[in-house]
Amino acid sequence: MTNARDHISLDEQARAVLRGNDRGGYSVPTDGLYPYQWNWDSGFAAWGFAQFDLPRAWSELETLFSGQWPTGMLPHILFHRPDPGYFPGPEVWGTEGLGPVPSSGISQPPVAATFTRLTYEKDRAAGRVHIEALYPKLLAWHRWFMQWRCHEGMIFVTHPWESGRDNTVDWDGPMAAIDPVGIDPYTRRDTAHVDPHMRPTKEDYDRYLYLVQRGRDLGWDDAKMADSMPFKVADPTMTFILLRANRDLLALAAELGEDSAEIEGWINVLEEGAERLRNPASGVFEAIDLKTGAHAGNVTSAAFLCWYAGIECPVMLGELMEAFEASQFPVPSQKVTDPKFDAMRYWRGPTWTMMNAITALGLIDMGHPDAAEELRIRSARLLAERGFAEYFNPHTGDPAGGGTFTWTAAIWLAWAS
Ligand code: 2M8
Repeated sequence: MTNARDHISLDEQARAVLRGNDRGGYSVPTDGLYPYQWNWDSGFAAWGFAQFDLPRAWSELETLFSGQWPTGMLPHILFHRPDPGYFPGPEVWGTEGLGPVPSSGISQPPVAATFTRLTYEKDRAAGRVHIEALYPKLLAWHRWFMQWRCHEGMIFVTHPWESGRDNTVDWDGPMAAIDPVGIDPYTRRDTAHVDPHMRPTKEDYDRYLYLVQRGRDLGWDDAKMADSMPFKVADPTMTFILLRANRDLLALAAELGEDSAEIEGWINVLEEGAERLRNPASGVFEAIDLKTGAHAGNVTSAAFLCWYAGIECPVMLGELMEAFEASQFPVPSQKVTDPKFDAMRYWRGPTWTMMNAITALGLIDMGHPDAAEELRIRSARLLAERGFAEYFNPHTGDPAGGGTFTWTAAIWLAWAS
């Protein structure tokens, strides 16, 4: 571990990353690669800012909700200012007139209620006015998920980008079933910033773009998308994160004296739905392709969010112990013994410390403090030695993807240090 002197400078470095990625009221995930405001990245950014600048934590969340659509949908990217460094930009999404800020047409894992609550717990007096303003917006967003993205209590995604785990092995089956015919010619920008072997493949990108075109053709209409998007996969990340977010929203409702029957109903629905994600063959929580009913059949970091959702699972505890034995690093995005594991390729193997941070929050809540502490120590050592990168090789700890990354610096300040 680091000594006290290193710690001081690491905290300063982490704060400098957040300041450096601050574009005035909102953060970009990292300069260059991701020049806009991303939805769940901003939740983590708020958690980081809440450790040293509470007003800035609130503005992160409030700027995010400035892009909420009248339907309640909160987009996964807000294009506040044009930037040619990222593809696909606003012109490709074709969402003009649908929301108050140029944006994508899909959402992302709803961590905002949880980080609103955690920020409020550090700022009870001055934070009241902020939770009063945010509460109805959070409620509308969660209601949108429950109305338009919920199948038998499981939250499904209509695009891999919606899940936040873009090229996870979980999508291999449903993505293989898509024939990306008729996509417009395009030039990727991500591979100009990052080594292509750390990024999704061309086959993935063709399908990402095909799905954006399909959403655009449907006018991003929620009912039509639920019916006709070629990609419709029940996702443990989304289901667990929304379940947790509803529990935190319930706490905010109690604080504000709001009626909470609707939220309690959602929690019951999602608790039942989450059980459907368990693969009866393995006991592991897995994605389900709603076109075929097939479980994905592999262990990803999404399954370790069960405790974060308030769900106990001895099978996943066993998987966690196996992951601890297999590597000295935090839990990877894909089980290392899986034939499809790829140590450097984005969501198909690398370790994402923000996923470990919320996994640990859940482990603490569910009475597994030693396992949570193990994740924290491993993450702290990794970040202290290798910096605040986007993700890391789970065998060597080598940093990968974008550098000076907002959510990595944020979880250092809020949890790992
Ligand atoms: C990654 O996703 C974006 C598309 O949304 C991309 O690769 O272009 C994912 O890691 C996602 O979870 C994250 O929110 C985003 C920004 O950090 O990057």
